[in-house]
Amino acid sequence: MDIGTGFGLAAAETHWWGNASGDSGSGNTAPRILVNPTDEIGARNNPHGISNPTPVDDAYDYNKDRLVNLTDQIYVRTHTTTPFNCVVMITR
Ligand SMILES: [Ca+2]
Ligand SMILES: [Ca+2]
Repeated sequence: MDIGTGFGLAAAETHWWGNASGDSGSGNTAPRILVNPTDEIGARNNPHGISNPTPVDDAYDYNKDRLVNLTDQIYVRTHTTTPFNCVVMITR
């Protein structure tokens, strides 16, 4: 989206947005954002149940139910990406 002028910017800015649902921020090699076993293992190693719910921004709570459990692991497993279909950060 070209923001253009009128927002107090010195020059026009262009922004892109993407969503790599199931990515925890780990196991990535820039510029690729991969959803892979590293993200699944992260959920497995950082469990949260009803007695210790996560904050809303927990990296491993992929379905944002404040729990990190088998559901999150399965979510990653069924949304895995490869270098050919993953989100790629664009730099200019
Ligand atoms: Ca990842
Ligand atoms: Ca969850």
